[in-house]
Amino acid sequence: MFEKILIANRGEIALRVIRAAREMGIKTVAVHSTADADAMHVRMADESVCIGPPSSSESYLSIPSIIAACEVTGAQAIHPGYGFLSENANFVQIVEDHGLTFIGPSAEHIRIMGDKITAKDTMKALGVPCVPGSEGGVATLKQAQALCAEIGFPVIVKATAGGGGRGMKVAQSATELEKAFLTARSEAKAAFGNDEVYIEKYLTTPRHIEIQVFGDGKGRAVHLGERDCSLQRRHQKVLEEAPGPCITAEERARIGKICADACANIQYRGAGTIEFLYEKGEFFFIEMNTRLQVEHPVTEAIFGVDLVQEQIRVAEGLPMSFTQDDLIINGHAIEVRINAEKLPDFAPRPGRITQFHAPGGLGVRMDSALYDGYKIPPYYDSLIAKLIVHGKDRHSALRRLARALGELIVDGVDTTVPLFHALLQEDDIQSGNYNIHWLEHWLETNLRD
Ligand code: MV4
Repeated sequence: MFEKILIANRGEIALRVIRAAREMGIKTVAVHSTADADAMHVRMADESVCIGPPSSSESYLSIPSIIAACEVTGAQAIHPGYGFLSENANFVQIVEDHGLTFIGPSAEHIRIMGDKITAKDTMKALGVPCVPGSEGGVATLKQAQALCAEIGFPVIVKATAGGGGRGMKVAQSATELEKAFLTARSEAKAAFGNDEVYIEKYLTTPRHIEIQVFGDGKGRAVHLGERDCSLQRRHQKVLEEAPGPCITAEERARIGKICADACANIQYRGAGTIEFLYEKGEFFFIEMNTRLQVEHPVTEAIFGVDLVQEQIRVAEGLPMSFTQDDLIINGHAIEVRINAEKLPDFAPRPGRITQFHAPGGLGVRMDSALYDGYKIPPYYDSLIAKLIVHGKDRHSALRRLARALGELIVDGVDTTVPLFHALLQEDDIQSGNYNIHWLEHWLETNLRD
């Protein structure tokens, strides 16, 4: 068993990992930038190390500083949280070269899934259904035109080094293809230093459904159902729920088994998310995330598991604490992301929190590193809290969300809380009738004044 682990992250996810470790009797080391000296994760950890100035590139992304912090504190393993170094294969390699353990997948699996063409090829070969499109990359405009004549329009051109919405261009017709192809390629070259692109049929009104998977790294793997994350703005998720309001038990079992078998086959270790577009009852793979995700608590709520403790277990070579048959869905969970941002533009609003009160009661979980008097620094992500509610069914969860939002007090900065009060008034939200475009359209028609 690890005696001490280091958390290479900040904010609510650093607290999430500290809590998991403490319950397992594992000591924790926080790292922080000079801007985060007063942050809650520093207070809550057993020890802390200042690793650099405010800029992420010189602190939370500084591999030498993080390795040095392990060496001076005697931490044996590193949990990366999400973002920062969590999907950096090079970092994983360096961690392992220093005799430390990375709490996450192998460098090889991170590398495979980080290249979107390789990820898709791999998944396709494993029997995971994918969006129709090019076999691998498309090198020339001629090739692009020939392919699109075959699959039909609209199409989407994606950068292999992109993902999460970066480096994509839609073409509605043959005349638009030239521009979409050439700009996707040159933007990919500029943004990622890699101009390789691939082409897919563009699905016009899908939902974003993602399957939570978990492997022991030795060929056993399970799925923990799906999350519907269709409510997004500019590729930032706003509200997530589990189970998906439109997914049947039969669909879940079928796609879940395909995903779990794929992970077992490659001996995947730890938590992963297999992202799909879901349209007219069909699943189409788009990407795999090789990390613990922001929205993991909705899955934890309905399955009653601690995904971070499981990550730590399998990183030590222990088996998972559950089998597929143990994983039974109980009720419904919804998460809302509370950001320090001002509507309607979602402009970041760092600053001092003058009053903070977290909601509580049955079925309410608040993951946040806020406290009274805390000053939100301007250097990092604007997520300040995740409110997760759990109820016996979707309707109860929505009622509980409204109740919990009413109890929440965050004074001193603008937040996205008013958005959630407004969304809860919408029939489409109450009925679960939304797709990946619903929120952008709603914001356009309701928050524009
Ligand atoms: C697509 C698509 C439609 N058709 N691929 C955006 C993020 C990246 N993970 C993949 N994305 C999309 N890929 C095909 N073939 C539409 C999107 C997309 C989207 C996907 C999920 C959630 C929100 C979205 C918003 C706009 C576009």
